[in-house]
Amino acid sequence: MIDLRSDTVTQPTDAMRAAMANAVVGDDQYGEDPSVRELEALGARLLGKEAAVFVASGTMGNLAALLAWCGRGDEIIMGDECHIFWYESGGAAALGGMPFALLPNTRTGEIDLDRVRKMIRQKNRPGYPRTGVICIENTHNRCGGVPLRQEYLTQLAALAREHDVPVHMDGARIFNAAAALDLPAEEIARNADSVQFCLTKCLAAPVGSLIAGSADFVQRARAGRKILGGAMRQAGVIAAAGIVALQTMIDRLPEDHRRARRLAEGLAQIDGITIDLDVVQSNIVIFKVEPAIDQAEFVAAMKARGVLVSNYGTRGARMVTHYGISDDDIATALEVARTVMSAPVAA
Ligand code: TLP
Repeated sequence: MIDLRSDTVTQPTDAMRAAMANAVVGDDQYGEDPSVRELEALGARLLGKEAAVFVASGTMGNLAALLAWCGRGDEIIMGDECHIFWYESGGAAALGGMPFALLPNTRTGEIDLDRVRKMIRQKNRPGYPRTGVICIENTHNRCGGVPLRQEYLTQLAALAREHDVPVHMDGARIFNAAAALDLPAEEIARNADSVQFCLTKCLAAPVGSLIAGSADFVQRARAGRKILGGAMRQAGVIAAAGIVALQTMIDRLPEDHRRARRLAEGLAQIDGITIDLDVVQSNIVIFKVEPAIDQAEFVAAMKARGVLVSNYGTRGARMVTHYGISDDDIATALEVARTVMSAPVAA
């Protein structure tokens, strides 16, 4: 099977497995796990932040960060295509009592700044909730893995500062954004007060995310992690793989991006497929097969021929390149897509 459903399907490398077997560990809730501490320090340094905390998943990282910024009833401004809204079980509302203030995402994953300005609540106005935080996603998954423009981030940060509202970046794939823009991750993180990033996507670690920010923020995020049942003990066993991920898997990301681009350009040439090639700048390729063929039928037909693709609902179908995907796999996936599209069952 050629598994293009997600970069979350990556297997840990041999170096990660060896590091896990040999990890020096301690009780992390006493602050005594040397591997966790090393991972947190490395993550904070790479993002140019004061501190970081290790969490079990991207979802937990986003929620712990939101709990750190908001009290019950505080509103979260976010784009209507963001992961936090779509795929995190409404955790911020369910567990934090925080309402979502949704604004439309543009095709490049941005939220119009004038609309953000108008959505930020006037302070101390009876009946108005408090605006707790503005969330952005970089790269933007449902917007085709597009990295947010740096000028946009700088303007958003200035607007947020002006209103004294923090910015949280769901940077699950921040290193893909950095590779796509050819910038250090630190530059991208500069415009956010907190950043969640995943070790488990293109970086191929088996478990975990980090949340980075000021020391004060991280202390509050640790409290949020504990509330969520995510404070661990000898977590160095998994942190050890995360260290290897950060040390060895970042530099190879342009390879995944090159393959995604090839895939996207190949798909664009197949009759019945439509794709916005401008947004394909990282490892995610989202495209439409309808109305030529029913989307679910397309996904099933690809699977029957050995290529796994995600059905991304209203966005289209999604293929994601990663460490487990070779040039030959891309060629095969394109060949199979061509075959499936050549005998379509109309949608
Ligand atoms: N995304 C997964 C699915 O949940 C959709 C994927 O296959 O892409 N933020 C972003 C932008 C993400 O894409 C994801 C995972 C997360 C957060 C959550 O990370 P985990 O799965 O570790 O909770």
